[in-house]
Amino acid sequence: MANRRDFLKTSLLGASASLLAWGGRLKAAAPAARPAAAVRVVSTWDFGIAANQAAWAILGKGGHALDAVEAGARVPEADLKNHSVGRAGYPDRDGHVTLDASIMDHNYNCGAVAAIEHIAHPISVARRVMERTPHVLLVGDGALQFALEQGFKKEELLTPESEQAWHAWLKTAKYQPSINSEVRDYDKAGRPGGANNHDTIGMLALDAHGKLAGACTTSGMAWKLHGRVGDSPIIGAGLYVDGEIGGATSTGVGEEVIRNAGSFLVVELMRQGRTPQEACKEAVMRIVKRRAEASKTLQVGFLAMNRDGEVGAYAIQRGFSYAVCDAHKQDALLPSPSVYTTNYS
Ligand code: SD4
Repeated sequence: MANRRDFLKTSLLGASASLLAWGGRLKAAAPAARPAAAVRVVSTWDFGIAANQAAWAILGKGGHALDAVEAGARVPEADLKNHSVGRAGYPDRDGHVTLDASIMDHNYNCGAVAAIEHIAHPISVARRVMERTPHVLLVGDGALQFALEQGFKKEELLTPESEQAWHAWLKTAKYQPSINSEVRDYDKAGRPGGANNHDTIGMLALDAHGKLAGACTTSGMAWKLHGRVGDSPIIGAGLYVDGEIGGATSTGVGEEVIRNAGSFLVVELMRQGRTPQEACKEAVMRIVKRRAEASKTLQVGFLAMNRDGEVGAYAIQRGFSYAVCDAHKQDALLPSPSVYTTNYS
């Protein structure tokens, strides 16, 4: 009997050990811890360097990707010299500064705000939408009301400099929305982009826990129609993250990105085995093929990172750049390959 009892005990222990092992295998489907070398954050454009560094202050200490991208995105949102993101963003045709932002984690949790006014950090409101509501996207007055209920401060975001630029535009008021991503040349140091390098910021981070997150924030096209919403707050267009595959984000003419569900497309192409750069290139080429003539003068750029921390980018026009930050180097800025390599202007 004793033997049978021992056998039963051993079998039960064995069974629970296999259950644990099975549970362990189930858990293994979730992102596994990454080697420190793969912990990384990437961002669009040159102002991504400062954003990455704020994100790295969190990531480098073993913090979470979601916290890192939120902290990073807040940097250009607060930058008064940046007229395409957050405070000091150029207004719409009627003089309103309206902001779009989205955030997404490794597990399909996401939140966004669109056409929100008077709130300096829409990325943080997007995170509250994700974490404190059953919704994904709040827009306009409703987004502002939610932000105020959450304790965000109502502020004037139109700076005298942006107002002056708007008044200058009003003199002709030609309705030709600027994409804030004109073809840019290389500066004297050979770095892509120049002093005027302003655009949407899209960020992707991979943390030491193997988790991915992304954020995207913008004031959209300068002088746009009041109420116009671009790709940045649309999950799947301006931003998409799949914790088991990778993430993607975009910049440029949002309408073109929305038509292709651009960031979702990039992630799906990575799922099918493309590298981040191949995936970005294919997503760009679909726009170019569809818009053969127009693509010569419009800009769209994609930036992607897979769950191994491999990074890639591609744009229609030359001049798109992206910042990469990891344990090796915190201020790298790389030129994106592009379809067209000569300036059209
Ligand atoms: C938008 N993609 O609103 C954003 C903004 C942008 O150059 O990137 N503008 O369409």
